[in-house]
Amino acid sequence: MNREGDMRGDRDFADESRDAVRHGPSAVPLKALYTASDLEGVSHLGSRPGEAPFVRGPHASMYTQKPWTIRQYAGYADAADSNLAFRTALAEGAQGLSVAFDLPTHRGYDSDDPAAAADVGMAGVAIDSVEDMKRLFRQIPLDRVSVSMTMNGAVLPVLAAFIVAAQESGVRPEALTGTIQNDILKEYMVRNTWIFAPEPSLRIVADVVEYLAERAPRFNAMSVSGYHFQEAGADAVLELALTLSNARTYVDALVTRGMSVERIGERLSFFFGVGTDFFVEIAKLRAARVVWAGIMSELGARGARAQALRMHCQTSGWSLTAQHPQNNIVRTTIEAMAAVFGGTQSLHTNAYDEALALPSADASRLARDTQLIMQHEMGLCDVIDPWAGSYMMESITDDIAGRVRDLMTQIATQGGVVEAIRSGWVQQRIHEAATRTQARIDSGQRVVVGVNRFRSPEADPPSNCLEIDGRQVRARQVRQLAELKTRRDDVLVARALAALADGARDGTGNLLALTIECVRARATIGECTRALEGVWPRYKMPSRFSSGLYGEARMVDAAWRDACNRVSALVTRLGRLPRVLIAKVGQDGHDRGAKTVAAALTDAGFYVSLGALFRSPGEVVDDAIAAKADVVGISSLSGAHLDLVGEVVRTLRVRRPMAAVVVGGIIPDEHARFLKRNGLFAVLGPGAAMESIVSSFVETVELALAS
Ligand code: 3CP
Repeated sequence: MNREGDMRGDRDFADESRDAVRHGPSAVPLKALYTASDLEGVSHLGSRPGEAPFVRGPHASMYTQKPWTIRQYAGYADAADSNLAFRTALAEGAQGLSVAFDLPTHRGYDSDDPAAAADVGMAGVAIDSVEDMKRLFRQIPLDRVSVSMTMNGAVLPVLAAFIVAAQESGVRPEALTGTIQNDILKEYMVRNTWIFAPEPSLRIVADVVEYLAERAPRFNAMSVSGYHFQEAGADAVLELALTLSNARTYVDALVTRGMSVERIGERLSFFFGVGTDFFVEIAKLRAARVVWAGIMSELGARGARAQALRMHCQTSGWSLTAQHPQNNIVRTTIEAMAAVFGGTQSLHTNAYDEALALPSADASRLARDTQLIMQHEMGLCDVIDPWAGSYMMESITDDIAGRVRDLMTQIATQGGVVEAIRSGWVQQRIHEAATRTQARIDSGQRVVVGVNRFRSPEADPPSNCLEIDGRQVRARQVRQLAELKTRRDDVLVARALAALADGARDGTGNLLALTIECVRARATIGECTRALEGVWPRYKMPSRFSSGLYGEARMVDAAWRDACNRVSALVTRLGRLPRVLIAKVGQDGHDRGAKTVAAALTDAGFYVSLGALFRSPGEVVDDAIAAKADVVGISSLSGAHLDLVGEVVRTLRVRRPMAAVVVGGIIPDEHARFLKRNGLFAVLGPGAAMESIVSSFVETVELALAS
């Protein structure tokens, strides 16, 4: 074709395809071509950075004056190990800290509590008391280094321990900078580290905000989080609508208690996930600021500080693959660019080996250096909001903002987020989105390089992942707890704990102030939680999943139909449906995978029971017996599989020997071999398509029947 012909072809394409709508991986439709006409009616155009509605960023100068904070989420084993890691990171270029606590700490259990045993120090650092907190921050100047703490369920004792540890090292609360996540609503929706029911938990949230506003005014009292929605399966619009609805609920509750909306807004911050849908993710962060500024303005906030949404971002953990882990370096870098183009204030980049195990030191360094390279070598900080004015970017920013407002209205008309949690609407919507995404990946409609396409037979060299000796960490914690209890004044502790319980029961006093007195007297995290449990019993929430969706999405897919035929043949042989229990064990509340597998197995023809969260190995076996399970499928993402899955296998062998156990999740190869030598039937690695999971379950039942 000649040059003229080429050009005519280009013009034809532009004319014919400019309005063709394509559906990308998110819920926001993208067009192949955007033009000036797409900017008609976009009301946020023309605003400047640092000005309402802050689409171009919360600060006028943005990164030209101060780049985003490199803040890597970290913590493992005990306080001394994590302290060393923090100090090394700060020496090597980290600019703030972000503490990952272990699951027992999240759920308010001390390390010597039998409910916590296997999880101590595995997915974060174990903190039992103020003494641990002091060890965690030894030689770190808390008046200069800002510290973020991802803590929600046990926010009272953990934040109290931080405040007391700082005071005892000479730093007054007024000088503290940092952030406490303190966002309990999303825990009921996705992350599941709640301890008490929503209503008392909302009181805790509000007491924390009030206390910090009064005593530690430089500390961000909340980090309202969308990240976990995205990780659980929500698309960009659902992530924003839920996050901003939750934030609105907190603001309303605080206003009702008499706090000024101005003061609340000044120390409210946000946290979003940044996934692989590059353009949409940038637009999402810009749209978040536009929608939030509108809400705060409606509520009466006038100052820029109260209207401007400030955020931390984390690259998507879910987008990481166990296959060809080096590919994750590329995914993470591009996601990090989206966060920066979106104007984040603080950023965590994931380590490339995180789909395999806890990150190695090398992988963590590379993740942090990715940000240092972005800040120092690439010129990304030189221009403010570089996507401004792009037909595409401004148009989809506006589109997302509109869709988010509509969805927020839908949530409000159902009675708000607390009601939507209680009815299960939120959990259901996210689960359904996750199930659809899984079906798109398994059918190849959504490409994951190295997983469902472009697979290479060459295996990557094994990564040198971090191994935690949980038993040793626990033994150390138990010894330190025993020492703490011999040195303290028990009468003082009992009095402080009684006052905390009274404050909870009577609705009097600030619960954080009361907890600070408990912690100062050397009450432990577990003891403070138990004092509150006397008033507000531990909450229980049913686990639910939706059948039908996955199967429907793959109805015409030969690979899926083959897998279903295998189940049908098994049904014929058994004369009944094969029965599966999908279980979570220990304190790991990440249930996206468990629910999706439960949904797909049901659609394939299994009879599936989904167990409750936080079961002990013995309780999982009880559930397996009650369900008359042929197979128990355990999902484990917390690193505690060796103890927990091992115990389920041993106990089941005695109490229901005909049932086989399979496990899915993040299980290093060596651990898989060890567990299999000890009776585990199979390990289903991350990234397995549902048809192969279904086939594994069929084979497991067949082999178990034959043996
Ligand atoms: C910044 N500043 C500026 C400018 N940029 N001033 C003028 N011009 C500028 N261009 C000022 C700010 O106003 C602020 O001062 C100070 O510099 C610090 O900047 P910042 O933007 O507030 O940055 P930072 O302290 O890092 O705080 C970022 C936010 C904070 C606000 C987002 O909440 C935060 O650090 N969040 C992190 C949350 C986190 O780590 N979460 C981890 C979740 P003033 O303070 O005086 O205003 S990990 C969960 C993982 C998954 C799981 O759950 O398991």
